[in-house]
Amino acid sequence: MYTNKVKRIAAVHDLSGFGRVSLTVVIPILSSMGFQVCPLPTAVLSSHTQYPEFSILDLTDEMPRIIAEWKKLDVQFDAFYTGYLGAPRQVQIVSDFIDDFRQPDSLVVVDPVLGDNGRLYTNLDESMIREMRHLATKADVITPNLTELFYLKSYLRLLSDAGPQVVIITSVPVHEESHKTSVYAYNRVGDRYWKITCPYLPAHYPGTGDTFTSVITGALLQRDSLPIALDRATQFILQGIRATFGYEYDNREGILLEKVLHNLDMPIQRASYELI
Ligand code: PXL
Repeated sequence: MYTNKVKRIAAVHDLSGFGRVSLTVVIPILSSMGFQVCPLPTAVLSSHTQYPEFSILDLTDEMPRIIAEWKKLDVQFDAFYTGYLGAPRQVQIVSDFIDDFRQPDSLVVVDPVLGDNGRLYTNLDESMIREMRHLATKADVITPNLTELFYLKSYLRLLSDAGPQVVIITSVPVHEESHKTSVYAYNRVGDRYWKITCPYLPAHYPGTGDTFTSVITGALLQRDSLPIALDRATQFILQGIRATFGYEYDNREGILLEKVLHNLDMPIQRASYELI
């Protein structure tokens, strides 16, 4: 039987030159965790879209050409991890790609990147929301934040029944504790709900969703349990925010990932998950 010497992940995200999101976060994190990352880029941007102006090259037409070459090379993937798409039309391409390349035990993680803080990202519209719902049904694991959950207009159970075995909701405020934020997760296998509460530092950094889901993907691929994966991801985000927050700094550049990447080798220090 064929097995990859190092587990291989197809990473379907954009490449934003400035601002630490998507591939510039996904590749270093998953490489540091010991995986080979093969990017299938969805768009090339000058920066992420939270800057007032940016250039964008949509790669919708290039993606099938890349996939066709990978097919000829008979490349095998252990996981598929999708994030920001350059156009709604890409959902069909990505969906066919996963169907064609997935093996019985491959892991499919869909981060339905649509918006944050109650708003859609610039450049995305209703048609992207509609398409993203479809992609979410392909996944084993989905990781919307609270805003994306609202746009996907469903609840944990409904989303999970539509396909994914695991649904993880990030950026959930904690009732009457404004200095905390939480993550909720549901695993259909075992029918269990998990909650992780973390201290909240009052700053928003683009790319933390990509950081979170990258660590979750790596943790699940290395066979961590779901609550351990959640602990690992929240601990790493917190370390990243702490390494950044003390500086006078333009938050749009994202967390200072380079200062904390080596922490991915460390054991979990804070066990903070609860079964609810
Ligand atoms: O982190 C999400 C993300 C990914 N890609 C692009 C973005 C954003 C968020 O702003 O603009 C291009």
